Amino acid sequence: MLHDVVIIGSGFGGLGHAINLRRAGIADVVILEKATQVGGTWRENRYPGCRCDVPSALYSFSFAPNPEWSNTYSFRGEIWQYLDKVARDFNVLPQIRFDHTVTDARWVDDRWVLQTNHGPVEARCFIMAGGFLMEPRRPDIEGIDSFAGQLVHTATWPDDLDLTGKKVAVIGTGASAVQAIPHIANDATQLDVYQRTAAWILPHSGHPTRPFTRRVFKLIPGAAKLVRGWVYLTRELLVLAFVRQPERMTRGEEQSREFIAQEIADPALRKKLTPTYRMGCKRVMISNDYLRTFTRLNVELVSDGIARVTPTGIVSRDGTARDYDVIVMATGFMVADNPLAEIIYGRDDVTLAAAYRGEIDHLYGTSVPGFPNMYVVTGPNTALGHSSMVFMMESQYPYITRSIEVALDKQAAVEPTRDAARAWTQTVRDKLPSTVWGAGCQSWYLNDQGINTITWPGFTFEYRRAIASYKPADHVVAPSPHHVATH
Ligand code: N01
Repeated sequence: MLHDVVIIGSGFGGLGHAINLRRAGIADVVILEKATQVGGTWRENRYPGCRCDVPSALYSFSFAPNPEWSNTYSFRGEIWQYLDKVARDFNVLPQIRFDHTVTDARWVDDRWVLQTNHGPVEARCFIMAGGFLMEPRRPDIEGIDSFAGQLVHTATWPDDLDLTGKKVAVIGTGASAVQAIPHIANDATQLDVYQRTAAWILPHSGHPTRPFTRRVFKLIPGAAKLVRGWVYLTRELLVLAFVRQPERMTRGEEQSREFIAQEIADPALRKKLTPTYRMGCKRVMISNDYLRTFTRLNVELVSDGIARVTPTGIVSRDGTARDYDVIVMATGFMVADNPLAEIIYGRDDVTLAAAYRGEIDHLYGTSVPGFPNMYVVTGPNTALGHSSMVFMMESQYPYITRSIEVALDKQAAVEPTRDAARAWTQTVRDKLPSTVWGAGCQSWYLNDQGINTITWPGFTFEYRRAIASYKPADHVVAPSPHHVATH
């Protein structure tokens, strides 16, 4: 059976687009979900302390406000429950095929053919909403597979993992590690944190929401909207530093240094925990308990580098061997080299991965020449360092929906012109070197060649304005061969 639209993923991206397409009258939409529940990255990431670092007032669908957030910064369980509720309230569940893993997606003649573990699914249009923070990255460290204890990744945290009384190593000090480490330290007898690069940490302002506030948000939806707007504006001001004048980050750096001084008395430890790169070049962390965790007697910060992993533990570069029961890899995700992009083939056997490698151009980070009727949610150069990704996803609704309407109405293959994609990609790329992400640090925003194919270098309203409409002159609309043959 040929469907109108197939979507990979039922996180914020997949659910939002399915709901939006139905509102536009496009109901023959199938969502392929590899798991047995909705929720994307908020279903998968279950490590202790996992939480969103964007305020809850802004981190939700604009069309499905939630007056019930229990904290001003939501924990992952509540975000996952919110997505589950949205899927039920908007009756999306019947459209989802759970336990469907896509192994190959290809444009064949006039349609997308997606191979799954339950056979092929065909559709005229394809929205790739598989997320970019989904595929855990295992560190390339000598001997890691020889470890005889338990080796876990923060992104695939076993629900039954009990660290009580265990000797634990954490590799990495990124956003996941900063959230998990204080919790691990509470349970483990000994925790050693292997830091390659220190993280900039700022105090966390999150706090439980008062029942009164929740009642107000419930009774007066306008009040919640007002707060959402205010949070949006204050986050947007950060673009002035992230994108326009990275030197403005020195204010944040001073604040972070003061915070480190306040939390850490030992000058040597303080120095180890103080980053030497421009704040914002890697994600800025917020935490009130991360830094002070290193003052606990059962916690050690190891910054000598890892020489190798052995069956019993880790040997650091200075030759010290430490034994562990559990090694936690808090080593992030495969983003620019996301394996899902490797199995999506457009014309001429080019894969979507080429767009992340910076080898082919894209329009708005969502459509790609040579990939007819295909749209990537949070594709190349749409990620943010300062605000809500849900805003970026919602910005894509009008463009993607209109393009799909054109494809379905005309029974055609719609794709951006090479000129339009070239102009967009070049404009974005020209802006990136002077942003904070071009300040010289190594991060997951950069691909193998050091090209930033991940972040959006501008205000989010600039992105929304640019992608607000489908511009016919920027697209090629080719009638399907079968359509031509029958008319
Ligand atoms: O991953 P990361 P993450 N040896 O890639 C280290 C989002 N997120 O899962 O900095 C030793 O940031 C690596 O070291 P270095 C958010 O967008 C959001 O923490 O490369 N160390 C780094 O310290 C975030 O940016 C929330 O030198 C190695 C760490 O591992 C993104 O997810 C919460 C190593 C990886 O950090 C990814 O965050 C959590 C090696 N071989 C995550 N390899 C929210 O709050 C890697 N490292 C919304």
